[in-house]
Amino acid sequence: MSTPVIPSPRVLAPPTPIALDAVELRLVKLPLVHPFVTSFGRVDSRVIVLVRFEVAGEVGWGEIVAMEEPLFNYETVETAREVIRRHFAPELLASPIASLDDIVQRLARFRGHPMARAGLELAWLDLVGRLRGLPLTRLLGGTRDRVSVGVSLGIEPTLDSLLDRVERHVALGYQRIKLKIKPGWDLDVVSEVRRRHPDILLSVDANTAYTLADLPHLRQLDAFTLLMIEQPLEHDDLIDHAALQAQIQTPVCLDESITDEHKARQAMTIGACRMINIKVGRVGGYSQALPIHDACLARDVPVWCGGMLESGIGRAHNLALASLPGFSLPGDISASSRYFSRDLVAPPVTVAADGTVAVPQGPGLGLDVDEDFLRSQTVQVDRHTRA
Ligand code: NPG
Repeated sequence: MSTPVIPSPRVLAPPTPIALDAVELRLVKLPLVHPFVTSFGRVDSRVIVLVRFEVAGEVGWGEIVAMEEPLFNYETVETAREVIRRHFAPELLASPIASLDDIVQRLARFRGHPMARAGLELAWLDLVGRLRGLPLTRLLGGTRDRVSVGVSLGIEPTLDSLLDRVERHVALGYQRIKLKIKPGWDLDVVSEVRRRHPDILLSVDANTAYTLADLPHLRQLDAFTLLMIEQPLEHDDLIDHAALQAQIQTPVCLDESITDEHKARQAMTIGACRMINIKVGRVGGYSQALPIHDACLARDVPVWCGGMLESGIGRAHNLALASLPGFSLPGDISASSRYFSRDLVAPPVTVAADGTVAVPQGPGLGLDVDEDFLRSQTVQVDRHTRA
């Protein structure tokens, strides 16, 4: 009989309710060291909205993972700033906040905007950690001090340049290579990478580029012993994914389709996937990411931590989340140097030769925000204060 995992109690509240002095949004632009191309578009610079909660003598940092254009989901950096300015920030500034659940309740009457919500929940938890002197991993009930990581490699202009990038990242120790695919950049590419690296953990991510009519084509991926195929079909679909999963051997993993705990449960119930990518930003914050993790753990569905080209601030949150017991597969949490020539945190995130990253152990994020560098990369600041 296996021993049940009893998550340690989570600490999502400060010792006493906190009246925020300010909710600040900082729009930051960080050039990527290498363009990132997926089936839906190309990113050369990451434009990020950082959230900074301020109370007397302490701050809390969060990151909003929305992109400039509504390509991954309907949110954008501008919709996130606007919904926080007009609706979310006034609710949070109105009276002292008691807990994460208190934030959820205050925003419950509003629909949607999970990435904007998540930025606020992240800032809240960093603040709680700093006030309590505890690292995020302890607040969340993490059980590991190092997490296994992989790398996600975008579509390249040529197969040779992709093969070169695969080679380099395997040599760096990454435990899993994920290839972005789309019609016209799939079977031949995967076949050649698999031929050169017969033993690596290899997965593919289609970012919704196919339909069920592509079943005969997708079934050919079964020949390459892939760890998973991620989000092959429509972003808001579960039914077709269930039909696909029933007819291919490769495990289907869902990303875009899992927008909250309810969807995660439905997907598992109807067999729409055998794995789930948890992105705290995509699902609306810790208030959803934690129950999704717990539901998957209870059903033995492996999860892993996805990435959205976050700065070190968002990545520190991802590292804490990935330290939870259900995260049994390597996450998309790569070294700072894989994304940026300089990160917003010090020290930068590094990947050891065994393909693991240390979970920060200092209070809150556990990494120092490099405020001078951050200021130099800041495009705009919106500051919301108590009336
Ligand atoms: O290492 O953070 C990372 C990138 C992981 O592939 C990755 N992210 O579809 O999951 C995705 C993709 C993505 C990145 C999507 C940026 C949207 C924006």
